[in-house]
This record gives sequence, C-alpha cells and structure tokens, in this order.
Amino acid sequence: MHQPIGPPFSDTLVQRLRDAQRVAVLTGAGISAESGVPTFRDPDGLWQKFRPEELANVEAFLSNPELVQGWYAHRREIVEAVEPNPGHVALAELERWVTGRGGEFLLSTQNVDGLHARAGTENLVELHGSLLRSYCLRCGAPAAESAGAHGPLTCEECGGLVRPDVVWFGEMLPEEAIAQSTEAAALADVYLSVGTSAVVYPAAGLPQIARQAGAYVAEVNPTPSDIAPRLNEQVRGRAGDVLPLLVAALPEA
Ligand code: BJW
Ligand code: ZN
Repeated sequence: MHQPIGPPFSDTLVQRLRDAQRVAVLTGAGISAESGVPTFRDPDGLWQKFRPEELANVEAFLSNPELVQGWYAHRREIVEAVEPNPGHVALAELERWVTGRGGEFLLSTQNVDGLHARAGTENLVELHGSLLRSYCLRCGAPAAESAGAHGPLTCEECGGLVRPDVVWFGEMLPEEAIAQSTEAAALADVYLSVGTSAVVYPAAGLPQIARQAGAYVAEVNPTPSDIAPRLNEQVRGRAGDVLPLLVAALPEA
C-alpha cells in the first residue's frame, strides 16, 4: 500500500495565509536547534546539564557571578560560530511575502541568539533579550566583554557586576516588546508558534491570545507543546523542514 506523501500541513493553513492581512509568529529554542544551538528542555538540552534555578535568575547570578557569566560566554561562543538555518530563512521570506502584499508581519522570539536578525527578519521583537549584549547591574551602562579577565567581569565605569541583557525568571519582559507582541497576536489572522515548549509565560500566552481573538493558530514542532491542544493545527516536523515547504506553497507575491 502506498501512502500519498503530502505536505505536513493542511490546505486550510495555506489558504488562511493567502487570505491573511496580518501574520504574527512566536519562536522558541527549537527553531535554532538545526543550527546547532541546544534547546533548554529537550533531552540533550542546556538544562539537562545545568539546573535553571542555578543559572537563570538574579539570585543565582549574585551568588556565583563568575559561573553564570562563564555559562553565557560559552553560549555566546556557540551562537557566534553557527549560522541561521532554513527555518530562520523561511520566516524572513514569509515576512517579505506578507509585507510585499501590503500586509503586516511581526516575529516575536524568545531566543537570545540573534539568528532571526542575521537571517533577515526585519520586524522583530526579542522578548527575552539578547546574549550578545551585557550591561552593568549597578549603573546600567552597556558593557563590552573583556576576555581573559580574572574574577567576575565588572563595569569599567563603576566596578559593578556585568550581566547578560537577558530576561531571567522573576524579571519583567521589556515593556514595549510584550506590548507589541500582544497587540500583534490579538490582531493576527494567522499565528504560528514555532519550536517552543510553551511553558514559559507571558510568551506562551501569545498563541492563546491570538486563538481567542479569532486567528488561525498553527504550531510547528516535532513533539506537541503544552498548549498544542488549544491551537487550530499541529504541524509535526522540524522547523527547517516544514517552514520552507510552507513558504513554497504560497503563491508568488
Ligand atoms: C523543535 C525542533 C526543531 C526541538 N524544529 N521545534 C503564569 C503562570 C505561571 C508562571 C508564570 C506566569 N507568568 C509568569 C510566570 C513566572 C515565569 C514562568 O513562566 N514560569 C513557568 C516556568 C511556570 N515567568 C517569568 O518569570 C517571566 N517574567 C515575568 O512573567 O515577569 C512578571 C512577573 C515577575 C515576577 C513574578 C510574576 C510575574 C520571565 C521569563 C524569562 C524566561 N527566561 C529564559 C532564560 C533566558 C535567558 C537565557 O537564554 O538563558 O528564557 S527561561 C528559557 O525558557 C528561555 C527561553 O526563551 C524560554 C522558553 O523556552 P523554549 O524556547 O520554549 O525552549 P524549550 O527548550 O523549552 O523548548 C524547545 C522546543 O523546541 C520543544 O518543544 C521541542 O520539541 C522543539 N524542537 N527541535 C521545531 N528542529
Ligand atoms: Zn556600572
């Protein structure tokens, strides 16, 4: 018996995209997995080796700043050594397709790796900050990394501890970033949730806001996320495989 091999997504999703005026996307660590950036919660993820409570909150940082700075320096080296993958590139193409037809597009990412910008996405919101920036905990001055320092990195201006410009547990997301993302979710005709386990809020609330406001919401993930049952469609597959197929299924702008 031969099963016809079709695309992993429905005709409905393609049709909704064709008709959409506003498209918004949420991404998580899974979209960068195929570039070689480890996710957090998968079996080979970052948190199998390091416990989040030791590293991803401000108390952990204050009790062992060198350990936490070292962990982020290590992750920065990883992201600087990798390239965006076909999933990132397809989302940049999707933006050009939507805006080329006069529509609106926003990509809200939980990732701190800078790969969406490198792939060419323009209307981009970084909900959890960026690994590529640091600032002084005491005076707020942006800090340049100084390699080979002994002891924890400190601010050149005031001697305060230098921390990565990321959002840890218990910290507020950048106000403008969450406001813009919430508005785009509420107005979207189609919303894609890509490569996230959807356990961390408020980001995980965005696809649900979109659904409640009437968008067609699809998830792209090889395994169902926490919120999958609440969405319209689950596209099972890797972002780097599925998203280029989805963009190829759209008519020329
Ligand atoms: C693939 C793939 C492939 C693999 N293709 N897919 C409401 C209810 C309950 C709790 C809260 C709530 N509101 C707030 C909270 C508290 C807390 C929270 O959410 N806790 C929950 C865990 C219970 N939230 C916060 O504290 C947030 N702040 C806040 O709300 O402020 C207001 C406030 C303050 C005080 C009290 C109360 C409210 C801040 C959250 C900050 C999260 N920060 C981190 C670390 C960033 C820095 C760093 O990078 O180190 O962000 S945690 C970590 O998780 C990181 C990620 O962005 C985030 C999400 O993870 P993500 O991206 O989903 O990755 P994974 O690994 O979980 O999943 C990967 C997925 O990819 C999997 O599904 C795979 O299957 C899939 N996949 N290969 C497609 N090829
Ligand atoms: Zn300072």
